Amino acid sequence: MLNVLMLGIGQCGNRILDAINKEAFGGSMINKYCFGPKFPSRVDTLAINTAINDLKELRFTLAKDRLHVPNLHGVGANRYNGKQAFWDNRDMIMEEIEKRGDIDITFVITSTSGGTGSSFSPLLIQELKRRYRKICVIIVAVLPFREEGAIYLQNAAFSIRELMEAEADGLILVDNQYLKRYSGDIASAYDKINSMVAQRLLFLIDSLDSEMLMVTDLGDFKTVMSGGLCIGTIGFFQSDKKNPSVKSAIENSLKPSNLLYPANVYDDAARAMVIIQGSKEYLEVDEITKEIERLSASAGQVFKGLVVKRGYPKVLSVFTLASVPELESLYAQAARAIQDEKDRKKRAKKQLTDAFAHIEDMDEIY
Ligand SMILES: Nc1nc2c(ncn2[C@@H]2O[C@H](COP(=O)(O)OP(=O)(O)OP(=O)(O)O)[C@@H](O)[C@H]2O)c(=O)[nH]1
Ligand SMILES: [Mg+2]
Repeated sequence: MLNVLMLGIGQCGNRILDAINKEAFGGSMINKYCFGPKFPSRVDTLAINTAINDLKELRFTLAKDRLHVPNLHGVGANRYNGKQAFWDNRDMIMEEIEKRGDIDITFVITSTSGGTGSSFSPLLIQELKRRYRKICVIIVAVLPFREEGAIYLQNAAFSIRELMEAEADGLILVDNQYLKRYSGDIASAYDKINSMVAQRLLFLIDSLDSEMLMVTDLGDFKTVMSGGLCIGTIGFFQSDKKNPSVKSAIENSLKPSNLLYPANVYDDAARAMVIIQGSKEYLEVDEITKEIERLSASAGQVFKGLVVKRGYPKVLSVFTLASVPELESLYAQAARAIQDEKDRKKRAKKQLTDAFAHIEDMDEIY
């Protein structure tokens, strides 16, 4: 059995973690209090935040799984203050994690653009790697809406670089901007995005720990995540009565519209893992093999897993990329935003200096 630790850091990470707990409790508060979560493996969750109010807002995460790092009320998107808060509280945070016992794999879920999650996560990953030598650390990093402002863009640029330098075993991108089409207003877009991420991560854990007809395991998953740039994303598709074909379910799971970050799998994937779940009658091995071969022709290595479980085919595809143009354009946008901010500050300062010049060599008269 796999020992899994899901860490949700900062408000965005906390909320995605809450969506994971919601899913595990079957969306029911009664289950939360009477039966406990229905996780496939031994899964622990822990929400970490500097803002107590963000933690209080969670509905499905148990009180024992919420860790408040005392630092007034969040760090206001300031990553310097965030890093300081982490160092000041490092031992307390690591002790709380150690209480969870053995860990085979941990998912560190965070936004890249706020203050707390984006600054804690790289440091926390380094600590995890130092203390648990064999641990597999996967980052789930959320990119901001591009119009959220200069500081958020700047934070995203610097924190992604730090996350990559922290030497985790891979980074899965979730792009708010790309996914916002799901909803008109931001609050419901968040809910939708969070539950999509929750559903996919739980499916992944479930599959890695299932008895499979064709096996994929943690080792395969690590191999996929170490491909290309070690940056990837997840696609998912659930078929229904109208079209229960496994071939089209696989195709759909790889379509840009079903990914968490914009990519062209057939052009840009470095390695992939395709996990197919469904009733035996739908899992036609020839069809599956053909589809996987089509993908292998472009992506270097494709692992496939088959899980027999009642229902129409559901397909999860995890892949790493050899090229990330969207990320590069985010960096270009961040650099422009930083320069604009610098120019604005310089102009404002000059105006104040000019204003003071009016009273140079003068004294107050009473
Ligand atoms: N997908 C998703 N994104 C969110 C959610 N909440 C906030 N975000 C995004 O996260 C970024 C802000 O980061 P937060 O996680 O709120 O910041 P934090 O880590 O709590 O840091 P501070 O509040 O500055 O201490 C913005 O880009 C938001 O769009 C959420 O529930 N779901
Ligand atoms: Mg916050």
